Amino acid sequence: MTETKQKRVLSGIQPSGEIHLGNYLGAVKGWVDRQAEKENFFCIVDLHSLTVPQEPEALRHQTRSLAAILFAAGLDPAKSTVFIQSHVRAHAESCWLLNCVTPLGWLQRMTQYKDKAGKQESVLMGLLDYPVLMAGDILLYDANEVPVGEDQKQHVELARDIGQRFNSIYGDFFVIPQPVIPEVGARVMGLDDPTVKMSKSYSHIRGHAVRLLDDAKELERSIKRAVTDSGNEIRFSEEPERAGVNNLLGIYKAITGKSVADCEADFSDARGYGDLKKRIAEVVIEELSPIRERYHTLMANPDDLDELLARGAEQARTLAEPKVAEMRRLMGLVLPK
Ligand code: ATP
Ligand code: LTN
Repeated sequence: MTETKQKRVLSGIQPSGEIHLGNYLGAVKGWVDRQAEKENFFCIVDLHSLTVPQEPEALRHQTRSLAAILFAAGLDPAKSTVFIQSHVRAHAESCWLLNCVTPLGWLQRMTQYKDKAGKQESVLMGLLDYPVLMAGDILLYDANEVPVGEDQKQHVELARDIGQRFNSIYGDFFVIPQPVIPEVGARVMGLDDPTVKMSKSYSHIRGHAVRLLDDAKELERSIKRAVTDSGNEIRFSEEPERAGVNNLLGIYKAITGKSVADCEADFSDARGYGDLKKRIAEVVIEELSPIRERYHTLMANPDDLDELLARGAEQARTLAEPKVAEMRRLMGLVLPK
């Protein structure tokens, strides 16, 4: 029997801010749905969260809370290694080593850096270095695929460039990864402003995000408040003024997995946008309620959660530690006896 080697998948999610429907549909749902076909590593990237100021206790709580959400959403420890980035020291170390092959100009060109830096008075060094830490996350595991939302494509491409640069200097060492962007849900827009992506950084703003842990009432309220246009036609559209309705239909499509035509047909008898929002709220509530319930059970058993995370980190270390040791050797460092 010939066995084809399973593709290795790695992705990451930041524990800062409240996880929202964009994170779920653009990333987490795809991780869960495809975990049986691949060898999977999912990393809660707490070191990335430190690139903007955090309140220490809040960050600690959100990190464990995000872990519970990932398990509640269906990541199965038997199929997916879920771990906290800072539990595996090789991530911080590989960042330093890769910093020493990465030209500054590559980082200064990143659109996320320019966006975030432009909004801050004082920019931390870590924010500029963010994509190098992310490249280390990916390259340490020789990941073939990196499933992310559209906004992270440029960072995965940079990880490829950094990996190729390392390989060209030190020999063929890293697997060069591919970004995997979902066909639907890759870019869920803010409910308050459908021209900007739904973002954790704004999830505290009323009416912006559909927060994953909100109860049914709150979910319904957020969706009912979503900005639409003054028309009443329910169809997918690229026209900027129809972005609100397009976003709601996109959410429906990503959750139900139906085709464009079937989604539009489902609303052919709807009486205006009020009706559209009511039905979108129903599918969102149906999708998220079981996740919320499992989340509360997991959070009520903190020792079990910590145990799962300890096992995840241990599994991750078995790959990451030898890899970083080999990086050191290739780069000319003396390995300790
Ligand atoms: P930020 O506040 O920095 O924008 P974020 O909401 O992008 O945070 P991350 O932890 O950086 O959250 O992203 C986790 C995953 O969710 C990534 O794969 C990212 O591409 C995806 N993602 C984030 N926002 C959206 C969105 N609006 N639509 C689809 N996918 C998204
Ligand atoms: N920058 C990513 C989070 C992230 C990541 C990764 C994603 C950190 N390391 C490695 C994929 C692979 C984001 O979602 N904002």
